[in-house]
Amino acid sequence: MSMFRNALALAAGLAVLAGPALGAYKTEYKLSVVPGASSGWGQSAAYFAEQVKARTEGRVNIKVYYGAQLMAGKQTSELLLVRSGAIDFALASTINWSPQVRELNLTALPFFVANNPDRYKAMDAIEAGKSGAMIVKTIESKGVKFIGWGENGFRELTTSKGPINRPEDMKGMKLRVCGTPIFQDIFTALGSNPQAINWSEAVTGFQQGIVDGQENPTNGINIPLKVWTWHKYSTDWHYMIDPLFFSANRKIWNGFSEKDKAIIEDCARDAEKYSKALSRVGLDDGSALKYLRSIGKVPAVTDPYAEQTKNGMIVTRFTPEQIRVFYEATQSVRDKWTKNIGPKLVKAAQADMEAAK
Ligand code: X2X
Repeated sequence: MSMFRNALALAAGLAVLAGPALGAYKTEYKLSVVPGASSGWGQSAAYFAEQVKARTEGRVNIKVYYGAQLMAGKQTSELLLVRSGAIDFALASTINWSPQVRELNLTALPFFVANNPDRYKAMDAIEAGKSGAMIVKTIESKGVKFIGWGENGFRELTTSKGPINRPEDMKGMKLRVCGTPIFQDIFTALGSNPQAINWSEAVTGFQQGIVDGQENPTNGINIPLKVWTWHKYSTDWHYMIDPLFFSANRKIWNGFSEKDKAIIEDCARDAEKYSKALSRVGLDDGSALKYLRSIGKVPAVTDPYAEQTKNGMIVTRFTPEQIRVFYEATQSVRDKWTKNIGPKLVKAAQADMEAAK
C-alpha cells in the first residue's frame, strides 16, 4: 500500500515538474490531404509544411500524408478525425467536410459563383467578406481551429463521351462524384447518373471504365492526373468551386506558443496565395503567373488549355450564355440547398459577390 502511495506521490511530483509539458511539442504533426503529392492541393500542403518548419526553426515539424491515408480513404471522415485528434492538421476541402457542416455546401451551389462576370473575384469576395466570416465561425464551432484558405479550383467535367454543350448532352452519363449529397442532386437534375466513389478508388474506376466521366479542377487535379488517359472531353463550365482550408485540432493549436501560432498563421497566408495561384494559373487574367514568378515557383504547366489540347483533349469552354442555361436547369437544386445551408448565409454571399463586381 505504501509503495502504491509512494508511486502516486512520485507521479504527482513528476506531473508538477512536467507542468509546462502541457504545451510540449510533438516531434511530428500529421497533416492530411485527400489527393496525391503532385496535385495542386498536395503541393500547397507541402509548401505550408516547409514554410512552417523553416520559420519556426524546426519547432513545428509537419509531415504531409497524401492520398487520404489518415482516413483509410474515407474522405468525408476527415473533420471527425481532426476533431478527435487522430489528425493534427488538415488542408481540407469544403466538399469533404460539408456532410457534417452544411454551410460548407455554399460554394457547391451549382453555378452560384460561376454566374458572375469574374468568378475568381467572386470567390475572393466571399472569403474576404461577411459570408466568409460566417463560414469560418461555423467551422470553428465544430471544435477545430481554422487557420486559412487555399484552393482546389473550379471543378470541370471530364468525360469519355462528348462534347457537352447542353444539359441534354449529359443524359444517362455515368459520372463519378464524391460521397457528398449535393452532388447527387446536381447531377440528377442535369439528367445524368451520379456514382458516389471515394477519390482513393476513383482512378481505378476510370481505368476500368465503370464511369463515363468525373469532375475536378483542371490545374489542381485533372492535369497532374493526366485525365486524358481516360477522358477525351473537358467541359469547362466552372459549375462550382472547391475552396480548401487549413485547420488544426483545437488542443494541438492551443499547445503552441503565441509566437508560433502567429508564424503558422503567416505561413497559411502565404500558402493561400500559392495555392490560389496554382489553381488559377493560365485561367485568370495573368495575376497567378505573375505571383508564381515573383516567388520563383512557376509550375511546369502554365497554359492548361494548350496542355490539354496537346494531349488530345477537346475542351468546350462555356460562354456566359451557356452557363446561364445550366444555371436555370439547376434552379431546383439551389432552392433546396439554400434551405439546408441557411438563406442568411446564401444572401450574405450574394451581397459579397455583388459588391465585388
Ligand atoms: O474527391 C474529389 O473529387 C476531390 C479529390 O476533389 C475531393 O476530395 C473533393
